[in-house]
Amino acid sequence: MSIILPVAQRGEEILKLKAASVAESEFSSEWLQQLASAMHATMSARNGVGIAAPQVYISKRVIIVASRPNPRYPDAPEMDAVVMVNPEILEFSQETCLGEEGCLSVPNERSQVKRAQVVKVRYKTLTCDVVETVYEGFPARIVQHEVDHLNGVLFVDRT
Ligand code: K3U
Ligand code: ZN
Repeated sequence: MSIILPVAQRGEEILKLKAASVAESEFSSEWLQQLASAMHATMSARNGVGIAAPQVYISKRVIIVASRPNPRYPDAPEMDAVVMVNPEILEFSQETCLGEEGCLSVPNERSQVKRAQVVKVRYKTLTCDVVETVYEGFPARIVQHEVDHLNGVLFVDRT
């Protein structure tokens, strides 16, 4: 059974902080696995396509990206949820695109945000394997939105 956590709301200090990197000693731990599991359950319970640890009151650099087709992005790819620990965006494409965003921490508000169309990301898995991959379109948008959360930035700060 997964735990569903409360979600921090706009205005709360936790959402304004720069989150701390996950330490070497935390990889492969029960704690990190349980955090990821609870984040996934919380995202799914709220019908989200992404979530960042500060949104569940944990100021650590962990995000989940889980693109799926939806009314705003009917052509979005369906992907298994990806847990990214200590993600870094290595490259942003020069090409940008406008797209609608929402946020579990900013209920009932959506707006158009300009983001890079393509990003190259490096992250670690829960077991500390290093992954480098490229995302385009909606998944790239989710990655940028979630990494913003790790740096204390909300999508409404970008409009
Ligand atoms: O599924 C959502 C959605 C909203 C607008 C357009 C498309 C989909 C709900 S909002 C959502 O899932 C956020 C989750 C958050 F806040 F925890 F990060 C992720 C997100 C949605 C849309 C664009 C970028 C990120
Ligand atoms: Zn958000």
